[in-house]
Parts: sequence; structure tokens; C-alpha cells
Amino acid sequence: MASTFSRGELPHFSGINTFLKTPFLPDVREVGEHEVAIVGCPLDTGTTYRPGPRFGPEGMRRISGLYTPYYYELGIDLREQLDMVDVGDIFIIPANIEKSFDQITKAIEYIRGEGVFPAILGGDHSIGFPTARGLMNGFGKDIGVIHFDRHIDTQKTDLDEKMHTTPFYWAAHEMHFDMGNLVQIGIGGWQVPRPGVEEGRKGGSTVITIGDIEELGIEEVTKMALEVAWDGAEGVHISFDIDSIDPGFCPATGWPEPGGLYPREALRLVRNFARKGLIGIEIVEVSPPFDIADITSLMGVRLICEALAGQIEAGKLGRTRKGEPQTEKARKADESGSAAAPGSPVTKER
Ligand SMILES: [Mn+2]
Repeated sequence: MASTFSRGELPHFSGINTFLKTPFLPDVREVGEHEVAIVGCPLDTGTTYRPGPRFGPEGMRRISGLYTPYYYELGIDLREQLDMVDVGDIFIIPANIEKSFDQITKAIEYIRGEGVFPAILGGDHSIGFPTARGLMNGFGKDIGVIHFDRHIDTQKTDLDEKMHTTPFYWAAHEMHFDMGNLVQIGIGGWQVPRPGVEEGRKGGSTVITIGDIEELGIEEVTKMALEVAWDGAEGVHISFDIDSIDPGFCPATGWPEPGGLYPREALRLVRNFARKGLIGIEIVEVSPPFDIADITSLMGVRLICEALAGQIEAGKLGRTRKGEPQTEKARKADESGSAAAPGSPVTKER
């Protein structure tokens, strides 16, 4: 087991970490051969209080090194059942947010357009506009968005600009995304800007508060949210602001607001939504400079793992435990005997 130089999974404290030590794909033009792409989006010039989420991708990748690919409760092994690569980060230009937005849209549009599931490591929530734009362009059909947050993020401008408080206004107003397909979970407290509330109501977004979750329970909320997000849409994306989870569990974020979700509620909801299939997920507002023992980054990692596991469990991604393909891409990989097929040298190397 031990070799002179550390390669692969072990030891967990060692190595140059990609997400879950999944293979790094240097040539992004090959991304279409794979099913899932981890992509970092280190932009935080949209923050209006504490900056720091530009270090989110790095923080999440680093602490992801402590995970194995195996999920005990579901009996899923990501390395065996999913062809996933890490394509590194999108090139962000901090001095120019619009130029950065264009970079992000181009990158996500390309990945999604190749039929690949993007798992996006943010970044502050301003990226929610260019990622939605990229997903819509790449997917080419109507989408719904399930948005986890303590904040409403539907105001037109903040400090006169597009910031991390405005993504869903712009996603809805500039693109083909209907705010009626926007479900906003966890909104509440004393940091919800009234102009955003007004725009959200005007556009017809559906807000599910923490109180609603307490009253209705996770399964009922799952049903309600899926109905709204999927109504007339052909794909659904999860935009997960880590501040939707109580700051007692996820302190490292730009605008902490007490009274949020419990981690197990968030994990369960994401897994439930994933079972119906997703076209993308992003984890935003993880701010490692404010983290304690990596707990916030760790939750970001875990949420992505949950989204992948839920989709594999429901046959929407990857392979069965026996290695049988569950998707068109996996079937094609088997037929062509490509690098992604199980038992090929590339797979074995992982
Ligand atoms: Mn927020």
C-alpha cells in the first residue's frame, strides 16, 4: 500500500488536492468525455460586507482530501460509479466584475453545452447570475432554480451595481429564466433587503422560510419546491448559499444570519432534490479566511457529494454499484471502450 511518494488517496493529509482527489483535466476541451466537472469560480468582488469567497474553491478542495469516495448510508462509491474530473478554476478578473461574469458564463455554457454536469465551487453569490446564464445557454431549454439562502438576492442593484445580492433579478430579467420557477429556501431574519422582497414578489418567486420547514417538514417542502421549480422547466439547478445553514455550523461566510437550517436538514433537502435530476449545482459564499477548523468548507464539500450521490442513487448520473451504465454518456463510454469505461487503465489508476 505505501509507496515512497504519496500518490492517489492516501494519506488524507497529503497530496496536491483536487476535489475529492478526482483527476485534474488540464485540457478542458476534453471535458465532454466525462460526466461531471468540478469547476472553481473564485470571484468575490460582489461581496458587500466581508470578502473572502475567492478562496472558497481552494478551501473546499483542500478539506475534500479527508473524504473517501464511499458513502456509507447509500453504499455509493463515487470513484467506481462516476466519471468525474476537476477542471480547475475559471480565470477571474477582480477589477472588472462584468468581464468576470462573461468569463463565468462562457465557462459554464461550455461545460453544460458538452452535456457535462457542472459542480461549481464559488465565489460569492454574484456568480449566480453568470452561472445561470451559462447553464441556460448551454442547456438550451427552460430551467428552474432551487435557491438556498438566508437572503432573498432578487434586488436590482446594490451600491448601484450588480452584487452578490442581485443574481436572481438579473438571471430572470436578462435571460429565459422565469422567476416563477425560482424557489427560495431558508430566507428570513433581519438582512433581507426590502427592494429584493418587492422584486421577488413581483416576479412570483416562491419563498420557503425556516418556519415553513419546521411546520411542514422536509418531505412536504421537497414536494412543494420540486413542483414549483420543475413547472414547465426541463432542468433544475441548485444555487446553494452556505449562509442558509446556521452560522453556528457554517460561520465562515460574508453575511452570517442566525436562525438558519440545520446541516442535516440541508443535506437531506439537497439529496431529495438531486433524486429528480439536476443540471448543475453551485456552492457560494464559503469564505475560508473566516473559517474555524475548515467546518464551513467541509459543509460545502458535503453538499456537492450529496447532490452527486442522490443523482447516482436515482439513476440520473453514472453507474449502478455493479458498474452498469445509467446514462447515455456511460453507455457510450462502454461501447467505445474509452478511458471512462470501468476496468480501463485510466479508471484503474484512480
Ligand atoms: Mn446569502
